Amino acid sequence: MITLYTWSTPNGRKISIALEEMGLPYGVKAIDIGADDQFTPDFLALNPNHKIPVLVDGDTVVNESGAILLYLAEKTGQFAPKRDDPEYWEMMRWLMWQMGGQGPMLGQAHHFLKFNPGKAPYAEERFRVEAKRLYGILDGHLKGRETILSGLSICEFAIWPWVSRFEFQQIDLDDFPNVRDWYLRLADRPAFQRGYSVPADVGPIPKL
Ligand SMILES: N[C@@H](CCC(=O)N[C@@H](CS)C(=O)NCC(=O)O)C(=O)O
Repeated sequence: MITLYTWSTPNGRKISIALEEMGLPYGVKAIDIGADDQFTPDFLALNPNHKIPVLVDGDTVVNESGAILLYLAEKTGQFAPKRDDPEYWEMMRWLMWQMGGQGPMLGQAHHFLKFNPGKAPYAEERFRVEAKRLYGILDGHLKGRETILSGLSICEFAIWPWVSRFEFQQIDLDDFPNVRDWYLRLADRPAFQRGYSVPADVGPIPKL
């Protein structure tokens, strides 16, 4: 039995969306990071880096959302090209782009543009510009495409939840029409809607 330790954040939703799309049964443990649940000894035993998401599957404990997505794709044989497929490295490229760029940079944008506005003009400008640059990269790739790879993949599960926070990032999705259309198409999928509401229903997926 799989247990997902998670909270209502983009990194947590990557995994609940993946589990829903893969049709895997799973239990959920809510880790309220606002209440410091991630610092309890029980949670630190699973992830000394004190961050959700963590996935426990029998004796296997996986943290880091990219590693969890790869684990689930390998376990189910779904939503990722196989190692000998020419798209395998394209998948890795976008997954690493998300883990090392889109996620961390947009996370900083949330801090400076939404939670700390007016106090750090240099940081606000830096992360506003960087957020737009990242959306531009994704928009260019999605021109004429329905999905990041040739079909729905763990790249969508990784990247989409961060786009769903476009309001925090002061991004107007109409400036990035290919990302907008991709985002809205995925938002209509029942599995994305279910995964978005884990561990709790905090309202509908933001639309324009
Ligand atoms: N690189 C990690 C990032 C995970 C992460 O930043 N999780 C945040 C919530 S979105 C968290 O648990 N923060 C709590 C803390 O830093 O104490 C991953 O991709 O899984």
